[in-house]
Amino acid sequence: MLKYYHAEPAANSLKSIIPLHEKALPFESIYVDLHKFEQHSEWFVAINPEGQVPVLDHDGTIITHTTVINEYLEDVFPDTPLRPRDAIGAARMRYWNKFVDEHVMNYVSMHGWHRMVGVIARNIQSGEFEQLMERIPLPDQRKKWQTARSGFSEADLAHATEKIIYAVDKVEAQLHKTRWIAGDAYTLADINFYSMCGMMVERMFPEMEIATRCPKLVEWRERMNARPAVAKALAGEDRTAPGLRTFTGHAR
Ligand SMILES: N[C@@H](CCC(=O)N[C@@H](CS)C(=O)NCC(=O)O)C(=O)O
Repeated sequence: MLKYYHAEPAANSLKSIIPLHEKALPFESIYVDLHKFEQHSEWFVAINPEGQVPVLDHDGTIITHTTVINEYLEDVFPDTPLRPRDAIGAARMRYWNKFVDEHVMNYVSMHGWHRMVGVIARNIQSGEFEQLMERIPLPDQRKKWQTARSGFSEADLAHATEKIIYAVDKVEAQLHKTRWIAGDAYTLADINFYSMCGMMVERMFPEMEIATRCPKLVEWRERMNARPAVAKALAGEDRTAPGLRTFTGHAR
């Protein structure tokens, strides 16, 4: 029995739902409401002591971190492979996963937090906010919530934007050489970049003019959107307050 604890179908929560649907694996979906800080509540921290989503529970075994979850699914449910079966192909896929995990995810996340989480953090009364912070298990996450409330610096946001521009140009160059990010096959690397950046980069950064800057990336994104498993994953419930759902404009 598979259980998947997750938030809205974007970024990390989306990244491991797509493989579940690609592999047509039945799973129980358990929504964790980040806007109510459920990820830091006692019941959830008992499942994931790091207090973060998503989490996969496979017959009572808890697996965390999306790249680890996705490789676990690959090992346990190898039908409908999303990782090349040859060592070179798998290494190429892991190279791109490492790139997205280390050089993309946190930078897109900073912009997302700046625009969305900052609004939530600023709407909480002081006193209550400090109490909520005490429940956050990871020191880095506690700091991130505090920074979201006070505001990320312009220098940090500009650095994050530079990293994202570098990443979209790098993926664009790769897609001129191969149909999918890690080669000629659709892999977990495509799912990773799509979930962290590819699905929303135009909405988040209209000034990057992605359609003219990265035509191959746009074609690739359309191929991703056309996959039934991706559509199914995106159709998951989105309980984000409507005002916070769009990424356009700065909330500060
Ligand atoms: N490296 C982790 C990152 C998980 C993560 O950043 N989760 C976010 C949601 S996208 C979260 O739980 N944020 C709420 C919080 O930390 O308070 C993964 O790949 O799963």
